[in-house]
Amino acid sequence: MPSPPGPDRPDRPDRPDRPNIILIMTDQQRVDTIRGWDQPHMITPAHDRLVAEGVSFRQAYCPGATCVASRAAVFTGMYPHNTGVYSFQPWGRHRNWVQDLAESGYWCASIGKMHFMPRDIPGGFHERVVVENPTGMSLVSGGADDDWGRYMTFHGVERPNDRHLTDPDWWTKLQGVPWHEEERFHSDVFIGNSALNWIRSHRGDKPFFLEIGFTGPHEPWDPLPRHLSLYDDAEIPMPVTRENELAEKPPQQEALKKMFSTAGHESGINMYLANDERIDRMRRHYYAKVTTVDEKMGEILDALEERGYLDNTLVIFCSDHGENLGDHALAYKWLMYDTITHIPLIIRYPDRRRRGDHVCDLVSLMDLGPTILEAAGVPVPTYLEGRSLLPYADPDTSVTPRDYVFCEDNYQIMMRSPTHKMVYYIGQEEGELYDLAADPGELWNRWDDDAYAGIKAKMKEDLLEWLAASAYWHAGYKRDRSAHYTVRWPTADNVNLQGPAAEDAEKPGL
Ligand SMILES: [Ca+2]
Repeated sequence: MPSPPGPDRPDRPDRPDRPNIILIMTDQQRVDTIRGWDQPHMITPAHDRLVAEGVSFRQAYCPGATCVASRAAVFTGMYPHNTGVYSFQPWGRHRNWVQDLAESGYWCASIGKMHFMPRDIPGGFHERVVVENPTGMSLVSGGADDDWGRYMTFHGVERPNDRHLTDPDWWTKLQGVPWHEEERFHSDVFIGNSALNWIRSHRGDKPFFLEIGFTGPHEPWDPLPRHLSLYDDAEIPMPVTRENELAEKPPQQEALKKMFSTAGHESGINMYLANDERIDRMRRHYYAKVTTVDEKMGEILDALEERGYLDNTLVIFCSDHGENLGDHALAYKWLMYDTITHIPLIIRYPDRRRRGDHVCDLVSLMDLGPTILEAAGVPVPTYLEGRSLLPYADPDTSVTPRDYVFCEDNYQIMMRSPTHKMVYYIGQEEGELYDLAADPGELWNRWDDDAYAGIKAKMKEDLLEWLAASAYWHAGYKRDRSAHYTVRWPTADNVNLQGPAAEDAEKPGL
């Protein structure tokens, strides 16, 4: 029986088969924060619902080790070496795949964090509720506030900006500061409520793409107090590190620790003051902030179900990167440890062909663009470097896993196989090499260990091939922003350097 037209069942005469797509992206969420992923200390019923109803990608990695480097690569579908966005740099001038969705007829909405630079651009979206880092300084620096800041100002509530100056215990709290205003003013509650409002009131007749960008659990670790108390008696894991660990790592790591210990803003964190008690307290606040986000995610899933959207909606959950949280005696991101680059990724396919399955192949957030475009029936631009994850929805399809995932940030390039990780620092002799089978905590740097010279040489060679292929395959975009183009690539039947390019040249394994 055909569905009656109406606001609750949008009529889509053009392409009735095109699904809605929802991308829920948290900020700085470690991979080990989901109860349904063997983390019994966590309280995450909404995450666990997605685990039960979707496919868990247990070996997913981000392409950048900080917000902007990662998000720019994810949404443009291009690695930093192809866009020049290696850190907190403008990326709004590059094309992103949201624009491809919009041009194909999708209604595109973004609620919460995107970290576009510059901040206030459409970026392919028809509508945006802009929320950036809770401790953002835009307003007090003479710029415009974001929508969360405006909401608070309207209600006479001040955006927290100076607690490092006003709280005498700020530096020993290690960013663990429970939310101090009414719940509705918490940034993740505001983002969640804005998303709920959107889902409950949306009346459009086009398929939609909704990006929900939570700002948590990015620091400050300010959970709702009732969530913090849930962790009072939890047995939580303590950091993975060892004596003098950083002395055997590249100098960037100690420099990063020093820099944040003296930073003159609310994001300062002095890990030289860390001890077991303070770390324990810090971690409880971080985990509880994940629970604050989880509660809103749960309400969002319920609202989607109530509107009848879940049966025709691809729901993707991920985080832009992770967080050290005291591992390696460090906090925050910027580096290439698995604590930072290994992120949660769960996809709930609408027809739920695979429910509750776990995939352990290496995948990347670079795969989101091709996955979403393919689901939407939009041709994937040639220059996008990821691979669609839709085949994983089908239990009868076998997928050849990639050999490596890559991440770039500043002048570091990380490549990781299932067994080894290399971090190549452009322009310096020091680097990192880890034998992940023997040392999953990445405590022992094998960069200068003769026993690992062979694997190091092989990975450097593979890195050169990856960079060369990626730069070359990307040429059409660099040349004139082309989305679809052919690339001359040697095949068994065609090694010509002139004349028509081989039509069947397949994108190399990027
Ligand atoms: Ca981030």
